[in-house]
Amino acid sequence: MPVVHPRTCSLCEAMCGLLLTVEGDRVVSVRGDDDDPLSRGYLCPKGPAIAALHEDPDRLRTPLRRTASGWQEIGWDEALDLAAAGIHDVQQRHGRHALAAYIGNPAVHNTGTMLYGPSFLRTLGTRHRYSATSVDQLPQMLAAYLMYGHQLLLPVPDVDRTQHLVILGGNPLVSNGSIMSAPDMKRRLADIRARGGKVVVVDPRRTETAEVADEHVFVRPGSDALLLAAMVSVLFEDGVERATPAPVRNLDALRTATREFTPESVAAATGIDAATIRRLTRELAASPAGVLYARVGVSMHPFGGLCHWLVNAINVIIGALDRPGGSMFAKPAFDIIAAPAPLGLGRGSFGRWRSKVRGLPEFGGELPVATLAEDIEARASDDPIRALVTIAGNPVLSTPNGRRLEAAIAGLDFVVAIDFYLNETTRHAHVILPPSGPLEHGHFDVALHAIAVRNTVKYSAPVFAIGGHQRHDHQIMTGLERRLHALRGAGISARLEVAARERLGPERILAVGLRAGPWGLRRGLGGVSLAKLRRSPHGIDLGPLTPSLPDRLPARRDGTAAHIDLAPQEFLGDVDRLRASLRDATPGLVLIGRRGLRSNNSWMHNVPKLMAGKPRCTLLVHPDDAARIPAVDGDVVRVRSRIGSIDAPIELDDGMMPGVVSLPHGFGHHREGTGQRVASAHAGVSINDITDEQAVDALSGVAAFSGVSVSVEAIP
Ligand SMILES: Nc1nc2c(c(=O)[nH]1)N[C@H]1C(S)=C(S)[C@@H](COP(=O)(O)OP(=O)(O)OC[C@H]3O[C@@H](n4cnc5c(=O)[nH]c(N)nc54)[C@H](O)[C@@H]3O)O[C@H]1N2
Ligand SMILES: Nc1nc2c(c(=O)[nH]1)N[C@H]1C(S)=C(S)[C@@H](COP(=O)(O)OP(=O)(O)OC[C@H]3O[C@@H](n4cnc5c(=O)[nH]c(N)nc54)[C@H](O)[C@@H]3O)O[C@H]1N2
Ligand code: SF4
Ligand SMILES: [Mo]
Repeated sequence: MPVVHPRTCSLCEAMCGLLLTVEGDRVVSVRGDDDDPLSRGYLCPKGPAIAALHEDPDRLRTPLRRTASGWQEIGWDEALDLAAAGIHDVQQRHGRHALAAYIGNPAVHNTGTMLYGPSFLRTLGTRHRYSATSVDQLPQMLAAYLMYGHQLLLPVPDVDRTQHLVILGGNPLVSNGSIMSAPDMKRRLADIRARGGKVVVVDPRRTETAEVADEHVFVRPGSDALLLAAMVSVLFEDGVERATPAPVRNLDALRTATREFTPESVAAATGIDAATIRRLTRELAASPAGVLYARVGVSMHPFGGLCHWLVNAINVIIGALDRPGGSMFAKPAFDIIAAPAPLGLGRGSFGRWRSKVRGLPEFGGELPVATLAEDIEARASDDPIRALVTIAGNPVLSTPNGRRLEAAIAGLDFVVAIDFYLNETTRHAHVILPPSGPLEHGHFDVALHAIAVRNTVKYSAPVFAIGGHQRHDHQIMTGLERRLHALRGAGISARLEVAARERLGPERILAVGLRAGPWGLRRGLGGVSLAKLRRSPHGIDLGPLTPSLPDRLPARRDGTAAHIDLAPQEFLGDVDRLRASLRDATPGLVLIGRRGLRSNNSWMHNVPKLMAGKPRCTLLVHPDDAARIPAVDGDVVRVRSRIGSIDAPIELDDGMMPGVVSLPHGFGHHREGTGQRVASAHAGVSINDITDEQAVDALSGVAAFSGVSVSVEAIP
């Protein structure tokens, strides 16, 4: 008898509701769930692929140990013993910071890693923590931390009520929305236009989103902070000053810092004429419900920190912050911001220590991953890195100068990977610990409800049970912690604490967090609880976003009352660098990235259905630039940067800004020994074989992928 399981898709931030029809141990169909209050039936081509992931014969289900003659399958006790012993041995010989840890993006989409990851990292006890944050949203978190006082106070555009949406450096029609969980953006954007609103896209490429917008404006990659500073200067020039939801500080400092960046002064560098900058700004400010939304294109950016500072500042000045139709904050049922310390992620920190080679700043206890290779190579330092743990990541393909990092990882004494695929990074592990697959554990989005465009809540029970021969991510982590404590001769309280977490499991932690949250017990006995969610498997609608900032804004660490800081010192200190960028704009071609609807960063390339059709790892080039190479559509060309070169086929695209070329990231599956047969057959090349680990936002340390200087040559 087929059984239908409602479930939240865990593959991207959109949190679509899926209906899985299951017969025995097979998923026979996947469709969108009309009763899901957030996605209302929408799903993208990746949703059904969750079934293929479940069934993928190349997905690892048994721990592997590296031997001289190749991988050997081993049992869990042996694998966990080996992994813990390897970690312990390195830490004992070289100190606890001799271990590095890298946490990848899918960890955010997994309830177990979200709830157990922080304590696992504390037990590892290393300062050499790295994650996908520093190739992604780090500047957004930095702006939230410095301006609002909490790294997770990330505003989201209230797309369902806005009348004027400006999208800068985001392509939600393909990415399905990011730091803006909003399934079916195509419909949501069409709705804005249908109610008489306007959608504007500012992007070096006429993207899929730009195609359905009212207006698209090209911007020179890497120049957005100049554009944004000019927009702020126009707002001040026009005397725009709206009420704010909370006390604001340093408005005058913001005015002074941006005054020199007139639209005229930035026109050449941004490629946008002064009149257009003024008009874009005035239209946004004039709308009764306008909002500026910016995402990775201006986050993984040489001025990522300044960009996200100025985006927030603009939304404050135009009165969009915390206003319906503007830039709002979700009120999640499991509130990671307000949750007590062991459950929450903390308000953040910045610059408490620095990376040992380049001196890049710590953020939230992590270092920028652009420094990982050099940090490993600096072996002679009194702080060497000799071992690595990766969880749900693939930094060889996803971080700048992946080839250098790969060589550094290959030279480590010991590598453990918690991952269910052999990928370009985990193939260097000594032990691989594969967790349960996406349908084999309960699912609750601990992080994403906090950045959703509507307050909803949903829990999905496991579709398939795992047998005794498999482990969940959280069990792998506590299994390692327990063993490390034993090897270290840790005290009884540390051991009891792990034992308690092991017994609890994510569901019980969730249950407590939901009861304590803003929609829980304080709403009476009928409030949100895990039991209630189990009875409502399609999810519960908690309504549109509501103004909430005054309740959420924390008092500052230095004792000052809660406020919005419009001009934190850290950003003001970076304005000199911005001014200098007006002079040294790079001539010649620059490279940017792009995402594909049927890709998910470096993975899901082993799903045959998603890989069908023509090759997607192509270099998009404007026809005028192609004529100069010279090359025609389909020619394989050599793309060269300071770091190296890769060869990729050209796809002519008059939607590219002249002088800008684009390549997707996450490909490069030609490396031997990943065991992902479909991915290898659609290998492509890795853009991060030529991105530059020295190119970072000097303020935040995030990798600056937006605008890598390259040359493109015909191959003789
Ligand atoms: N040049 C360039 N580089 C980029 C980007 C770009 O735009 N341009 N984008 C950057 C961004 S935004 C990001 S987020 C990063 C992503 O980079 P990473 O986070 O390093 O890489 P992913 O490809 O997301 O990692 C996927 C791995 O996680 C594993 N995995 C999936 N689910 C689970 C799970 O539940 N548990 C465990 N343990 N493992 C799991 C998969 O098997 C796979 O091996 O890439 C960044 N790199
Ligand atoms: N299908 C699919 N969906 C995904 C992912 C995926 O790999 N595939 N990855 C997920 C992840 S981890 C993330 S972080 C999100 C990201 O979600 P988005 O932020 O929407 O990411 P992108 O689609 O890469 O859009 C970035 C845009 O920035 C533009 N851009 C590049 N450089 C610049 C610049 O200097 N200035 C400006 N203004 N724009 C620039 C690019 O042309 C591109 O259109 O997507 C998530 N969703
Ligand atoms: S947009 Fe696609 S990948 Fe993202 S949650 Fe929805 S179905 Fe899953
Ligand atoms: Mo990301």
